[in-house]
Amino acid sequence: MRDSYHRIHGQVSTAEASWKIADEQQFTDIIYEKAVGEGIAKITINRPERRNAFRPLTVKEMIRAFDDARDDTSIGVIILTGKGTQAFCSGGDQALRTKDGYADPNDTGRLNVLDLQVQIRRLPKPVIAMVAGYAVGGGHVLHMVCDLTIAADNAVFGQTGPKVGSFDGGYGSSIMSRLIGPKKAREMWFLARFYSASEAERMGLVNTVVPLDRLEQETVQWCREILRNSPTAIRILKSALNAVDDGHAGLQELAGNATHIFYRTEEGNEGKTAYMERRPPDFSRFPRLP
Ligand code: S0N
Repeated sequence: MRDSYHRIHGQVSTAEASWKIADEQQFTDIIYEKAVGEGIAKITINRPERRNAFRPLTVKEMIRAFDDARDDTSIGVIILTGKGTQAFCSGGDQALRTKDGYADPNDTGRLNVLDLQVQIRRLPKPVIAMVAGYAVGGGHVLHMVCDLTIAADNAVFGQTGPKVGSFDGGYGSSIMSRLIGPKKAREMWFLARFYSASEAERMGLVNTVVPLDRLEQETVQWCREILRNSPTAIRILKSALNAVDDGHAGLQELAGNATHIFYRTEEGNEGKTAYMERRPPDFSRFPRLP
């Protein structure tokens, strides 16, 4: 079965990707790379000495990198990961937590990771979390808002909020409940336990678990499989899969895709052309399909 699939669709290369730094913006807290000739961008949280905890600057840089990857029409998939093998991300940097949220030195406190979560959710390209080590606290929420999660066998998942006096009652709760079910989500939040990669796979938190030394190879292979499929189909499916949960914002995203496609049709163009030519539009040649 798989063999005949490959005969028709071709094998996906298992070669290592060759990464090129895409850091025109001179990042300090992240590494931003693109795979040469591949359509894959990779954003790496680069604070391994803090288990890749994010501070406001880290989040601002991630937002800029995701914006770049969105705007770059050669990019079709984005990988989000953490530097090293000990952590994907350990959430907000607790040393910088103030009564107003997280604050960079001499700056105002904020919870800008919430903006990043929304950005990933609405980004019209798949985002894959590539997780080695701890994905905990706000780092766990980040992997959950990604479209897919590929975990190394050393990955550990959990929410720590109730232990350190915080919680994510937004996507951190609702997406989790959708992913693993309401009972298990309550367990994960109320008890604040940690779960192994294989437990996370059984719970439906991650797509697959691979040996640590094959994590990037496997993730890149998933990217390549996605990239050979229709970008428009992928774009619309992402918004469709999110639409119900995201309410009006989800419908707006989905409907925006319909508008995109409509603009490319003769029928859509007729209205604009007629306006520009100062004549009444003639939609009579377009069928009213059943
Ligand atoms: C990740 C853990 C389990 C790793 O344990 P391990 O391997 O034993 O390493 P450690 O020795 O503990 O850590 C190594 C060094 O890294 C520092 N460090 C680790 N995590 C953080 C962190 N989150 N903030 C600051 N520093 C961190 C350690 O201090 C240590 O440093 P040194 O070597 O100098 O001693 C373990 O480290 C762990 O449990 N970490 C804390 C996890 C955690 O509780 N995270 C925060 C959870 N909350 C959020 O993420 C909130 C997110 C948020 O912004 C938000 C969003 C929406 C709504 C609300 C909020 C909100 O603010 O609450």
